Amino acid sequence: MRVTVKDGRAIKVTGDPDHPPTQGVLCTKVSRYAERTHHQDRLLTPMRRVGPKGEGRFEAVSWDEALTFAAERLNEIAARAPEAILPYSYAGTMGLVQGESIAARFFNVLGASRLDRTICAAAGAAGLRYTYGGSLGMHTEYFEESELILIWGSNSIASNLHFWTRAQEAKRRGARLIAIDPYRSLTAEKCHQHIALKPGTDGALALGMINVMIGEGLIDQAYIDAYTLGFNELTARAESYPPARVAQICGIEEQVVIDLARAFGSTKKASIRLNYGMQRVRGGGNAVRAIACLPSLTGAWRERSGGLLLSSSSWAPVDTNALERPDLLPGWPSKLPRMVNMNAIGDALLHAGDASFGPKVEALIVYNSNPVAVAPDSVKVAAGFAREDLFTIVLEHFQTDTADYADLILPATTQLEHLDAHKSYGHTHVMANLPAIAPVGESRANTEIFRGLARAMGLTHPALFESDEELASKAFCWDDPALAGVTWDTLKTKGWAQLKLAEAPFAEGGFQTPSGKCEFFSERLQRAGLEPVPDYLPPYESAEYAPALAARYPLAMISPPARNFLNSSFVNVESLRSTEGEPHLDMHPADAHARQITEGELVRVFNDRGSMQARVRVTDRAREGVVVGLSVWWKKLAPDGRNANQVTSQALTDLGGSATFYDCLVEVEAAY
Ligand SMILES: Nc1nc2c(c(=O)[nH]1)N[C@H]1C(S)=C(S)[C@@H](COP(=O)(O)OP(=O)(O)OC[C@H]3O[C@@H](n4cnc5c(=O)[nH]c(N)nc54)[C@H](O)[C@@H]3O)O[C@H]1N2
Ligand SMILES: Nc1nc2c(c(=O)[nH]1)N[C@H]1C(S)=C(S)[C@@H](COP(=O)(O)OP(=O)(O)OC[C@H]3O[C@@H](n4cnc5c(=O)[nH]c(N)nc54)[C@H](O)[C@@H]3O)O[C@H]1N2
Ligand SMILES: [Mo]
Repeated sequence: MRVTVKDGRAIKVTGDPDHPPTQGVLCTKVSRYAERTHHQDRLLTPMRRVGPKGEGRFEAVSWDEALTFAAERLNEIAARAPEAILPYSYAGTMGLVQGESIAARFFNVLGASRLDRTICAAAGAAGLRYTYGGSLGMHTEYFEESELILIWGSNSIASNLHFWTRAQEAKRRGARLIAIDPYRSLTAEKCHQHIALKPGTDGALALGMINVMIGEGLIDQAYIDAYTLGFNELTARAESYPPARVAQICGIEEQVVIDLARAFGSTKKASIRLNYGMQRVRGGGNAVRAIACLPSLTGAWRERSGGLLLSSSSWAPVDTNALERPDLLPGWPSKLPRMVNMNAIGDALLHAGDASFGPKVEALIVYNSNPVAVAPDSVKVAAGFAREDLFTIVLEHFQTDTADYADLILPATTQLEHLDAHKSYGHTHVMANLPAIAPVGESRANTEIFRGLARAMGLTHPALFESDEELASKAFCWDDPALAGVTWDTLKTKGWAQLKLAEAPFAEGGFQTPSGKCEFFSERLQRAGLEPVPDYLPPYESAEYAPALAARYPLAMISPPARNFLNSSFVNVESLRSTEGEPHLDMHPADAHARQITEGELVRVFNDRGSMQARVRVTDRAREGVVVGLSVWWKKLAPDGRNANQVTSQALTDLGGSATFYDCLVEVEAAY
């Protein structure tokens, strides 16, 4: 990203035209980053709460007052029960320095509870880890040479624009694009074919394809013999998924399953752009595993334009130990403080403290995240944050829904104001982020805030006081062959460096699993007492798994990202919010008709967990039985002060302990 600065203000951000994967293009929302940075509502000073929790009344205080106040409370708790302190952070910035460097060290030194950061990608990451050995896949650039691309659970135009550029180029060269998505998204409508399956049934579809591909000999036996493990077990599993059964599970035509398998099995340069949308359900990890088997069965990996990409993040040799210093944890490496899954933050905050959970959470430090808006089962999350005996610090750019519950808000810098180092999960480059402008107001970088907290608390470990420059210079393992010839200094000068990797990473095997093969059968899963061969698991909230629940709440609700928002970031940027308008709910005409709901009507979406209001758009973009509410709205910027997470659940996925945002049954009625 290049920044145009005038009189100390960022006036424009543009893409770097020299950067190969992005080619000078910024997505809709990030192109407004200057507007966001200098927004009139930026937090400029520390703020201390004066009203009740959640009401959002604060008074400005000095940094000294703020840090002294925080240090007193945290020291008192840390002396008694360090695990009663809990960090909560995720994707506000994905920088390695402003993410978990000093912050992680700070919590490690204290012996605070650890946070399992699973709100987004953990099921898919586990699926890939057990199958390929890591978040590894194709280079995004080579999709443009593919002849067939399955865009699977991804609204690329909204959430993955740089891949979409390549897919369009492939289309111009004659490739066929197939979208697999319950919703006719902006992307699905531009593909040659759209397969609108029921949410959470992707594992069955993949196993049905495998059934047909093996049955019809559309596989590369030489590749399978040399580079995969467990072909016989996978064959046996796929036998239970004939196309007729799969069609019934997925709610699609049998012929669609057969044709998809034939197309994938008979195209050499066939690729899959899998994305996280499809793994936010009970069986998400198994589904990723089943889909990841496909290119290894056909030997598509032999071509650089064949294979699969879900995430490329494991290609970057990040030095997590150097950044986070887990060795500073009390009890390292065997007896560590407890781990709290971030998806169950609602329950975690409402625990009174019992034998299995351990000490009650008494202090919560939130940075890079807006859990009151983005975490599932929000009624419980808000109730947890409202606890009078909880001490909450929020590091933020804005007074978000979460910040409204803080005892202390500390103003943080944005990407334009601080130093950082980045990997990517969509391409195979690493990047340096240099500050373009001075911190706005009295804001401070996350690292500087944690250094300040540490100092005020009287902590002395030198690892807590390293500079951002020192941290960034340790972010990567520079002696890794993927970074040959690159140093922090050269990275800073150029801005980015391409990792040195094979063009077709698995053309001759080389998977990073224990066996070195693509593991259809996973001994590691078997040892963990889990299903070693990918299987289809019906969603928790489905007629198959919970018929009584499905009778009361017959509609499956998904809440994927809106094009103009980045999760809950940018919702407060007027130019972007005005394009989204207001919270909508897309509903199929048959479902609307059955409920006597008409276009433009205000409706109430509800289940046992909660309810929210939205304006209905009657449209066959949503398949029958599925309603779609694009997310993630700031609650306080929605007319009813609520968002989609009122109805989502804290249940976790099969692998990885991920969130199940799109495994959610609801009913919809007119709102009066
Ligand atoms: N504009 C924008 N871009 C973003 C984000 C954003 O909020 N806004 N968020 C960023 C982040 S953090 C992430 S993780 C990625 C997420 O981006 P993606 O991984 O692409 O995931 P989603 O956008 O959650 O969902 C993508 C599509 O999956 C579909 N889907 C939902 N359930 C299912 C299912 O069961 N099966 C299948 N096959 N499809 C399903 C949805 O309808 C949606 O069209 O995007 C990143 N990019
Ligand atoms: N219903 C539903 N819920 C979802 C999803 C969904 O699809 N549907 N998607 C889920 C997914 S994929 C994800 S990744 C999560 C993301 O959830 P979060 O990680 O909470 O991401 P954001 O909502 O973007 O909020 C990030 C906050 O961090 C702040 N921030 C940004 N940069 C910095 C910084 O440098 N320092 C500090 N201190 N703060 C900063 C921003 O101002 C913003 O308020 O949401 C999940 N929630
Ligand atoms: Mo995410």
